[in-house]
Amino acid sequence: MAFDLPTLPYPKNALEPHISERTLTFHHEKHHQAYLTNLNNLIQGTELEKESLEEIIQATANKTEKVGIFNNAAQVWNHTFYWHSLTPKGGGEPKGSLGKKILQDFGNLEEFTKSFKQAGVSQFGSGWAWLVLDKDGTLKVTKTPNADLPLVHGQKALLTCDVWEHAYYLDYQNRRPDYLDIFLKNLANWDFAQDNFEEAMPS
Ligand code: MN3
Repeated sequence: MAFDLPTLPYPKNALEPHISERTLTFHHEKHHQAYLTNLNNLIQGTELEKESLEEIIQATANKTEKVGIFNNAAQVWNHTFYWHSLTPKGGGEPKGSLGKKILQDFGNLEEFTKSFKQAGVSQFGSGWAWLVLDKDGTLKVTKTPNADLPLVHGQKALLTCDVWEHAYYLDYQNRRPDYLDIFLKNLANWDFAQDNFEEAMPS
C-alpha cells in the first residue's frame, strides 16, 4: 500500500508573512512529495510494503544497506510532524502541563528558547531542531542531522523545526537564526506539542 502526501493543516498562505506561500508550496509539493515518491518506489514489492511508516523507520534505522529507505521514510515522517509543529498565530508561551514541565526542566522559558534556537543554528548542514521527552522522563532540546529523528533514539518528539535550507532560503536566505526566532515567536504550535506530551504522559 503506497503512502499519500498528507494535506497541510492550513492554507498555503496561512503562515505569511513568516513563511511564504512560495516556500510552503515548494516544500510540500516538491520536497515532501519527492521523499514520498522515493519511499513508495523503494518499498514496492518488498516486505516493508505492508508496514506502517513508524515500523519502516524502526526496521531500517542504522542499516547501511537500507539507508535510502530510512532517509526517505524518516523525511516523510519528519515533514508531516513539522507541518503540525507550525500554526498561524503560534509561538509565545506554552500553556498547560507542558508549559509547567518546561519551567521545571529548563528553569525558565528563556532558557528553553535559547537552547532551541542554539540547536537549530548549530546544526551543521541540514537537519532538525527538536523538543523531545527523553527516556528518563525529562524534556530535552536536541538536534539531528539530515533525516535522523527522536523515534530511533527512544525519545518522544513533541515539536520540531526544519533547518534544511529549503525550509527557509526563499524567505530568509542565509539568516537561519532569524527563521528560528520567528518560529519560536510566531509559529510554534504549542497545542500540538501539548497533545504529544499528553500522549506520552497522560495527566
Ligand atoms: Mn524540509
